[in-house]
Amino acid sequence: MSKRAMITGITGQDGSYLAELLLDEGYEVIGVVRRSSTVTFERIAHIQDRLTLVAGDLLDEVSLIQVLRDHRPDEVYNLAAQSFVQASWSQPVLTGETTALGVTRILDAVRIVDPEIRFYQASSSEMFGKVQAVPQNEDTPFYPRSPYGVAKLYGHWITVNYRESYDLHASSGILFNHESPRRGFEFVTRKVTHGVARIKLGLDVKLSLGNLDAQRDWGFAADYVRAMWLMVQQDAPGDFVVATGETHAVRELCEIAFAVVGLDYRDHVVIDERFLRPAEVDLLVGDPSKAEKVLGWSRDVGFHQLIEMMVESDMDQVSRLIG
Ligand code: NDP
Ligand code: GDR
Repeated sequence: MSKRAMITGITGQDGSYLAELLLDEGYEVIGVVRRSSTVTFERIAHIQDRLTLVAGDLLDEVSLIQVLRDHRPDEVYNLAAQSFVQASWSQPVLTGETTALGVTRILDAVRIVDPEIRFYQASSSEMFGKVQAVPQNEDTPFYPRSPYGVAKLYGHWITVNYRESYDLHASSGILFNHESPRRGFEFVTRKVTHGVARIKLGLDVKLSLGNLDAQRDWGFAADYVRAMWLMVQQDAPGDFVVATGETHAVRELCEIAFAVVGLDYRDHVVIDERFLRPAEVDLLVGDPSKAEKVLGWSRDVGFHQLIEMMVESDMDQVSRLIG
């Protein structure tokens, strides 16, 4: 009999890649989607007829209990969140409700409906924030620097706590930034690659950005969802850092992305203070040794290849738009 997995956040970047992977692995996939006035299924449109989509919201525990009771999954992947760091300063309470307390709601629903369900929590390198060691691994102390980072830290610890309190098979993946052609437009990689395409195709001249000196460890989303699945397949649950082990500045991202289409970023990028953050995370670089050793995980796509892939995809997309 095929296994059944439930994904919250299936309409997001990672949800769409994870759904593809699980379908390929022969799973029946249930996607939890929240009610909105317009449909947000763009990223899963190509597989929608193979998914079961059900209504639920991380703000509403009863809805989560209900979908678990109705569909009785073997595995639950909690990817839903208010995931944009910058927005977490303007909506700190909503971010806490969804990204922090939302984790307790779904964990509690799992505990109530069936504590045998295996659980994955989407934790984040933003929990390291003002880093206390370089590179960061599972033992590095946390120091979050945004309401989002603080909320994710709560989500991480409540996952550990439910594992220890109720013996749940609950794992936390501490994932560093991962990107793809399906990345949301407000995140810096996609903002840059989409901006490059619009400039190259004559729709824009300038691209406004914030801190070009910030450094991130950027990988490819399709590689990272494989690590999520592997965590859930282990006999014992645990916490795992997933990263490339390389770091690059936003400036370098710009340099590479503009160069893909033969442009110089210095002719187009302007600094706009609106995109600076009240508290910045200056440098992130992860040490994925544990994931490599225990899960047998490794990444296929490197930084250059990722940025090229995203620029090429945005060139296609913007070209189609202008006909
Ligand atoms: P996205 O922002 O692309 O997707 C977020 C998803 O959460 C969307 O499907 C969204 O639905 C859903 N969602 C938001 N609020 C609620 C709610 N109240 N109830 C139910 N669903 C909700 O994020 P990513 O795919 O990039 O990331 C997936 C997860 O991994 C997130 O938790 C993120 O914080 C975390 N993470 C991401 C990293 C990255 O680099 N991408 C790195 C580390 C952690 P809708 O479509 O309706 O808005
Ligand atoms: P991040 O991703 O905050 O790391 O969170 P983002 O792409 O938003 O920022 C990365 C770095 O780029 C700098 N930056 C800009 N960022 C944006 N968005 N827009 C700009 O114009 C800009 N200019 C410079 C930022 O200051 C920052 O230093 C992502 C999210 O996916 C989280 O959900 C996830 O948990 C972490 O990655 C790991």
